[in-house]
Parts: sequence; C-alpha cells; structure tokens
Amino acid sequence: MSNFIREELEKERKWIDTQLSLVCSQKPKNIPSRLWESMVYSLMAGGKRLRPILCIKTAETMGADRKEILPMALAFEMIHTASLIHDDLPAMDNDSLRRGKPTNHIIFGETLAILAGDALLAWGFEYPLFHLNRENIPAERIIKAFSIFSQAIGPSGICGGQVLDTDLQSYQDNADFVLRIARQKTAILIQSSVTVGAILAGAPALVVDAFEKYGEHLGLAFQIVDDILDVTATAKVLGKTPGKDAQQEKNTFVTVWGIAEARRRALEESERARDALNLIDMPTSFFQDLAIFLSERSC
Ligand code: GRG
Repeated sequence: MSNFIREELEKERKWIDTQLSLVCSQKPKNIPSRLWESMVYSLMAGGKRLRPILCIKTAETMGADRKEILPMALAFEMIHTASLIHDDLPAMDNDSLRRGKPTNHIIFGETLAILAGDALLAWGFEYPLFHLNRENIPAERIIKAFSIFSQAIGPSGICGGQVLDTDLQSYQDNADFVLRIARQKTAILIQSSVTVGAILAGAPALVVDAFEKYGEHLGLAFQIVDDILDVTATAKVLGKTPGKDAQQEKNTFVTVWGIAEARRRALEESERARDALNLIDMPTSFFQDLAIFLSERSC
C-alpha cells in the first residue's frame, strides 16, 4: 500500500507542479515584476501540494473532470503558500528556511514578502473566480464552495488559528487548546480542500458530510505528525528549520502528550478519517491509503 500511495502522490504532485508552472510562466499585465517574482518564488519553491491534490481527487471521485476543478485546486496552493510566507516573517515564526530554500523575506525583504503574501491571498480568490467554467459548474455550487473556502481562511479559519498559536494573551495551558489551534491553524484548510472538491463536483449532502469529517481528522493527524517531526526530523528532510516549537516554548501535541502518545493519537485520527468514509458507497481507497500514509509520514 505504502508504495502505491507514495507513487500516486508523487505523480499528482508533479502534475500540480506542471500546472502551476504553466500559470506562472506568463505574468498577468499590471502586476509589478518584482511582486510577481516574489509570488512565483514561493509558489514554485516546492512542497507536497497536498491541498490541491485533495481537492482534485475528491472531485474526480465524484465524477468531475480534473481540468474543470483545477483553478480551485490551484487556489488552495496560492492561499497555503501565502500563509507560509506570512508565517515565516520576523513578526511571526521568524524563519529563514522553507521548502528547502531561503524564505521569501530573506530573498525579497520584509515589505515584498508581506505584499506577496497579500497578493497570493487575493489571487486565490481572483484566479478561480475568473477561470472556473461557469457553463459546466452551476453558480450555486461555486457560491457554496467559496463560502467554505473563505471561512477556512478568515478569522474563524487559519487567520484565527495563527492568532491562537502566536498571541500570548490568547494562550491557554491545556491539551484542548492545542487541539483547537491545530483544528483552526491546519486542519480547516485541509478539510475545506476535500469539501470544496466534493461540492464543486455536485456531491450529495451525505457525501460532502463524510468528506468533511474525513478532512478534519486527516488534518488533525497531519498536524500531530508535523509536531512530532519538528522534534525528530532534520532540516534537510523537512525543508524547514526543526526545533522551532521548543525554541519558542510552544505547547504542541508533543509537549502535552509526549512522542509515543502523539504517534498513537495520529493513528487514531487517521482511523477516524477512514471511518468517516466507510459511511459512503464510493471508491475511496486513495483517501483511505492517504490517511494511513500521512499519519506515518516521515517528512
Ligand atoms: C491567509 C496570508 C494568510 C495568512 C493566514 C500566517 C497565517 C495566517 C497562517 C499560518 C498557519 C500555518 C503556518 C499553519 C501550519 C500549517 C502547516 C502544517 C504547514 C505545513 O504544510 P505542508 O507540510 O507544507 O503541507 P508544504 O511545504 O509541503 O506545502
């Protein structure tokens, strides 16, 4: 199983990379060259492309054509990349390494990095709204999808999650708080990538609900493993600086549970993700295997 899913993810990652490089090969008019360079630098710096892959795969499972969903899938990567650029800024995580390369502000300076993040955030709305084919995807699906998408990004989504993770006055010293941060900072965008894929493809409510549950548990498993890797993996493997959580004295799943219990909980979340899909009558082996793979990942 592990080899099959690894190869499948690699194939999909390459496909997304190709599509993104096509988009990035032509600067839209009126974007200042330096801003474009800075946006493209981070967008094309690599990464697992997990969120666009999830969006495409969910929609395809529901019978949609991947090309139709692609603008929305790429929007997830634009937003995710924007959040990473901002997360790395001196005012936030103050990191100099991301996706194995110097962070955006190290190359372009803080002002351009802030603006590249802002620009990618807005582009994540502009690009799919312009490119989604409205003849084939009914407007009500697009509106519903954008409602979920924007909630995942805004104050009750990753922006709120980042506040909980960084603002000392919001801090609470308990395990539930660590779970709340993970849900809002990480799981919600992963969750919305599957939900949005299902909605755009016209999935019935029961299926959307199942994918919504799947996405939440998958996202939690992903963040638990992210916390474990922060203490166990090297910069070379991670492509970012390890040990940042301890350095910043953050409460993480590892500090509240310890590594062994965190590993067990990651597997438990992966199992809950898979259970959610057992409720629907669809071919879901990709998603089942992915949940196992991500809860055991080493990078
Ligand atoms: C929307 C611009 C904007 C900001 C929102 C800064 C911020 C507020 C949120 C950041 C939240 C954050 C950094 C969450 C961590 C999520 C996470 C686990 C990132 C790593 O994801 P991977 O491993 O990264 O998928 P790659 O590089 O593989 O894509």
